[in-house]
Amino acid sequence: MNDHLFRIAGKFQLDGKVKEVNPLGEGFINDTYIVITEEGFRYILQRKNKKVFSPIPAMMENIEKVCRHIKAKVKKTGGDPMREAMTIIPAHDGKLYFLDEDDEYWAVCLFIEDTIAYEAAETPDLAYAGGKGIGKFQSLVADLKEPLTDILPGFHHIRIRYEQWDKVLSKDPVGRKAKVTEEISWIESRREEMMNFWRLVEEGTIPTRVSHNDTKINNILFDKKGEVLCVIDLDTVLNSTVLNDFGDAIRYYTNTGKEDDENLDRVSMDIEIFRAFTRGYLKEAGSFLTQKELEYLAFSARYITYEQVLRFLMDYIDGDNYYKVKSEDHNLIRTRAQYKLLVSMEEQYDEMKKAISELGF
Ligand code: GN1
Ligand code: MG
Repeated sequence: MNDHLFRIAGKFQLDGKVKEVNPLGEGFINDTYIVITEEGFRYILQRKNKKVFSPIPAMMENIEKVCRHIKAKVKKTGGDPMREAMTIIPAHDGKLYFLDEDDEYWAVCLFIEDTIAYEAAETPDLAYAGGKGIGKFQSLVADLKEPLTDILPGFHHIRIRYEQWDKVLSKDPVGRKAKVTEEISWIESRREEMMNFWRLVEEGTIPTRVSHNDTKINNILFDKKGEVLCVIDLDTVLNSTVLNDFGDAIRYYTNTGKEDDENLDRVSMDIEIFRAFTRGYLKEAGSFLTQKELEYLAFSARYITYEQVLRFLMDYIDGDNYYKVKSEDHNLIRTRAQYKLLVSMEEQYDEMKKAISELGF
């Protein structure tokens, strides 16, 4: 495998000869490695998951457009475009990816040195900085005029998720459905309120904009002063409601437990972290959000967390085809932990709304 990875890394326009290739992180979708050259330069190498993102060349074009746009703006305001935006390293033939003999797609970007990536928002200060970072990212890409290809149709689109869900449930391909009747009822009992929200997006009452769609804290690089330097993992940039970015970040930042915590007592929504993230987010995004977006800001956290419960449970019933799993029940454990978080958000919903109005929105 390592020989193969060396060979793949050698297909890209790196500075220097490849010295080391090591696995990095625990992404659920792509395989990620860090490449070090003899000269000491570091790069991120990824095998992109073509079952999830399709077509990969269009995804890489999307990423390149977003990076180019951010770099130009950072330059104008006197920032460092090599540190405040991702830099895609093309293959020797100039393409933004390399297709190997097994028909797998690979891509490389520059590793940004002297940054910190967190796995959890341990303090309100960090959540505040993260909120500012996501708001700033959205405002940087708000005026991107070039169209993006929808390489993930139906990604945070609950109508399409229900179509997938209904299909998987009627097939029950590995016979797991009978084991999870209670969990299925969690999804069914909230169908209407989720569709009511999504209809506002479909009708255009809630606008769509360029959004990130995967705003976990580890998709952000912080500098040593604790400020957001660069938002990474741009595979999912697309036109959708920016509420999904806020909601997904709240799902991740405010969780007092882990996404796949087996001890449900540890899982809940931390309202202090919610307040801090939201304060940071609205500092940057408050000026461009519409009244309707603001009205549904708190609800978006419930929407995305609910969708995540559905996606984990659907993958469990489907026989674990989408997410990488560490055990047979991993997707079920994730389902239960995310559901506990959802209930905690529902219980604190009034508090969440109050926190937003106290910020003056
Ligand atoms: C996936 O690969 P990663 O960890 O960045 C997923 C997100 C989920 C997340 C669950 C393209 O993201 O949507 O929220 O796992 N990405 C895709 O933690 O499906
Ligand atoms: Mg990701």
